[in-house]
Amino acid sequence: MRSLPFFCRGPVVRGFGRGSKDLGIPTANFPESVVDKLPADIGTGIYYGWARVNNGDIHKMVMSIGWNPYYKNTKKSMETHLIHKFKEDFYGQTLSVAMVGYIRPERGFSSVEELIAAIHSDIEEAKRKLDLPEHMKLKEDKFFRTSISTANHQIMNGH
Ligand code: ADP
Ligand code: RBF
Ligand code: MG
Repeated sequence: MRSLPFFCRGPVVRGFGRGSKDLGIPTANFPESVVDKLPADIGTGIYYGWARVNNGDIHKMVMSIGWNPYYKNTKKSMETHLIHKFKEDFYGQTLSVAMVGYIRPERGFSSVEELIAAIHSDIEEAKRKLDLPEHMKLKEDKFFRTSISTANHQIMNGH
């Protein structure tokens, strides 16, 4: 995947409300306008990287891109789970992400428990990989030094 690392930012929109309720794993969803701008070589699947909400701290993240085969969605989604406990929801705020590496393709499961276990193992893999020096240095990228104006949720791609 030549496009990795890939940087993008956009507002957090409402999804199906399933991540927290069914799985106990909330995912911040990007709008279609951001999903549509993904480069062609960034296919569906599970990715890891760095993310921040507005001008907050930079956290490790895992991201799912695709149609959630377990739920058979008809709309392609791009959802980020930040590996951090937030006190409140952050709908409408600006999420900046650096997609750093690929973990696996999306797949179907025979139970929701298996899907949850797969996501937890993705989270462990992301935590480990992101500790590598070559990935740590992306936290210092100028992309994360841009100050986000909370009054205007501009959708930008790249640097
Ligand atoms: P939706 O279907 O609307 O995306 P989710 O159940 O997936 O609903 O919950 C996602 C929302 O939860 C996010 O938009 C955000 O406001 C909030 N949230 C709280 N903690 C986190 C986190 N660690 N990672 C991602 N989203 C989080
Ligand atoms: N959905 C699937 O149908 N199959 C998957 O393999 C899958 N893997 C995921 C991995 C991660 C790290 C995350 C955050 C989500 C994944 N999902 C997957 C998406 C999940 O079904 C979705 O977040 C919830 O349905 C809430 O929208
Ligand atoms: Mg979600």
